[in-house]
Amino acid sequence: MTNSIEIYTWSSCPFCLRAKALLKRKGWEFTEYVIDGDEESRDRMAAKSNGRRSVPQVFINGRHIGGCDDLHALEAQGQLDSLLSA
Ligand SMILES: N[C@@H](CCC(=O)N[C@@H](CS)C(=O)NCC(=O)O)C(=O)O
Repeated sequence: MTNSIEIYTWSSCPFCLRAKALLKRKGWEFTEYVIDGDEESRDRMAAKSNGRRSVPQVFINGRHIGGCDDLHALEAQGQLDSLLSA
């Protein structure tokens, strides 16, 4: 199976940069949706994110992971790798 990682960002958001840095450090490719000032896209993101409107929001294989802190917490707990299919 091909893994799909998606991240919704603002271009100069520090949490977004930090989340992307972790994904890059792990060598994982991702699709980034830069939604600066695009409230319609933000509404769509929130609808998939349990109403969360902050950026970033990260999805792995369609599963909502959360924001930057959530992503780093999963990594710290050693649970991030298991979200990718072999
Ligand atoms: N704890 C969140 C913080 C994210 C955050 O505060 N992002 C800012 C942009 S840098 C944001 O979305 N602010 C607007 C809002 O919270 O509605 C995370 O780890 O992702």
